[in-house]
Amino acid sequence: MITLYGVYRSRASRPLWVLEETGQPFRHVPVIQGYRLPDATRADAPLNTTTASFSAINPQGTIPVLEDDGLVLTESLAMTLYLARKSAGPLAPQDARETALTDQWAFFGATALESPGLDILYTIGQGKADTAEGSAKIAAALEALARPMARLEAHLAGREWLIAARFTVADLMLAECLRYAQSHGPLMAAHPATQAWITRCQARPGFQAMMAKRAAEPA
Ligand SMILES: N[C@@H](CCC(=O)N[C@@H](CS)C(=O)NCC(=O)O)C(=O)O
Repeated sequence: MITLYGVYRSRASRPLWVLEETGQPFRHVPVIQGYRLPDATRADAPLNTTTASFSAINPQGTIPVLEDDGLVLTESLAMTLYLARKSAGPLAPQDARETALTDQWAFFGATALESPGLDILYTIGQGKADTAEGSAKIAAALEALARPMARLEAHLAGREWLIAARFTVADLMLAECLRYAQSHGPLMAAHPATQAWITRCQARPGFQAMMAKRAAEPA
């Protein structure tokens, strides 16, 4: 039985979206980030990333974690790929070429998009976008994103999906890595093919179902 540790309001959203797409049965353990809990309550909240019982599962103290029949994965994109491949359905790469392209876009998302995207998301989320510090942070993030976004936009122009004529786990992973930067309206408006593609990804019932469960969690 697949067990997935991690609340929906975390990178657990990635494997959880796959699980919505594939319908694989799983047990969900909603471990929350310890830093989101007030200091006074953290010690009394057993399902958080700072507890000894969770450290025994992942000494890095991060979510998500996936366990499946003795296999333990602690990187969200690796578990996302694993679940898609395990399902063996259309979400998964079907041959060596699709596998290579899927890996490429996963690494691209993790190395080129995620970190500047998080800087944008947190700065906007903390209401600091209009401060000197916040606008400098966003400007640096936009600079870091400029070439990767141009590359993605050129790739998606005239294409419906990233690597094939169908939605695959490559689209899912990249859409999730880009979701952070998506909060920057002008960035997305400047990349219309990318905007149209992420809108298609996020219109999928699997994404909508995952996000509805995410929205039902306390902020
Ligand atoms: N590269 C890891 C990052 C995991 C990560 O940083 N998770 C965050 C939540 S999205 C976390 O657990 N933070 C708690 C902490 O750092 O204490 C992955 O993609 O799984």
